[in-house]
Amino acid sequence: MHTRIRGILLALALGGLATAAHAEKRHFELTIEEVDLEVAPGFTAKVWAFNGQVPGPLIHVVEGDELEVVVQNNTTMSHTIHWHGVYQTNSWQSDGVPDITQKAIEPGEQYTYRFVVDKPGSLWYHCHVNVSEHIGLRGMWGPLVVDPKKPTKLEREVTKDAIAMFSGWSSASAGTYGTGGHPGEVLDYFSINGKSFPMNQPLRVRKGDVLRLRLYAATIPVSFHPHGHDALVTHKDGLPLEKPLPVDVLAMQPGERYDVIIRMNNPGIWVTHDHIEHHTTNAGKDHGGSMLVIEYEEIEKPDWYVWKDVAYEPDFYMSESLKKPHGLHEIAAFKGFDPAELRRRQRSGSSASGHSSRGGH
Ligand SMILES: [Cu+2]
Repeated sequence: MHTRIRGILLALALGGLATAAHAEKRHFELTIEEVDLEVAPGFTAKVWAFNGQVPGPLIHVVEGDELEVVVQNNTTMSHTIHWHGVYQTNSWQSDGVPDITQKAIEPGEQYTYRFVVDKPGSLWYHCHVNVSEHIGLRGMWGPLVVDPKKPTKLEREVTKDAIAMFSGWSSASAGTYGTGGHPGEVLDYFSINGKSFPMNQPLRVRKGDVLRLRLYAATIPVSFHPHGHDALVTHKDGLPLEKPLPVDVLAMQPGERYDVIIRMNNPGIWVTHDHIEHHTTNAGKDHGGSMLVIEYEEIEKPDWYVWKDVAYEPDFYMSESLKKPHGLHEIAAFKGFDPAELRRRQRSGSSASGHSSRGGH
């Protein structure tokens, strides 16, 4: 082949490779739905749920990707989406703040957000209308995980990736849209990924796993304490720390995210819990709230173990979805219920979630 033509072909091939490694254009669709979410045994909240679920779907993309997200509001009140952590360079109109960057999306209407995910890490998205109610009490948040172009050495060791989003609830206003979110309001339920213990799930690991937990203090302060292990804080709000910090308690304020790496080197059944003590209760009753149990698969579960016969849901901490190809992933375990359906089930005496064995209650 003529040298010059070969040179041109080579340049084209390399150009193609470079493009493939660069930005993907990704189109996603989100709806906002009014559903009832069973948070704790005997406690259900009315939520505005992205694609009918709390947390909202996992959006998992790569640094530099160009996103187009069409948001359809199927609820009775207005909303927006703020993409928390995204710099919105030259796209401030997609920052999601009502009356400042856009008009709120009215019931029945839609809005299209277009932006480049120019910051990597554990980001998230949430409504920005009347946040004390919409985020604080109605579940309007979900994870936006942006894989960095250049992962750190520690990140490349991870064998199990998981997401835990912490939030609080108020039973006084849970039943009526448009109420609650006022200063001094008492939060009496606390959850991880929208469920209070024992309705949440164990996080199952094997000895030797390198677990990355992406911790999101979505709506409440958290004082996170894993038993039996240190947690190595590697990232804060998406960005890697120059010097990772080993801790056994990690304090987080609302909105903050920390990635921690836990080396699973101590087989057992361990709790990790919130050291803000009343957060591990359901309406004041222990054990409940934001307790997370880490189970080593090799440990036999004693007969009296609270979750001896739990119907295991492997995607509850989004570990399965995080392994899927990049995209938007809905998670069945997070779906709420049509209120009429919920009333029907309650009348017939069956669990609203249809999987009561999960909670062991
Ligand atoms: Cu909203």
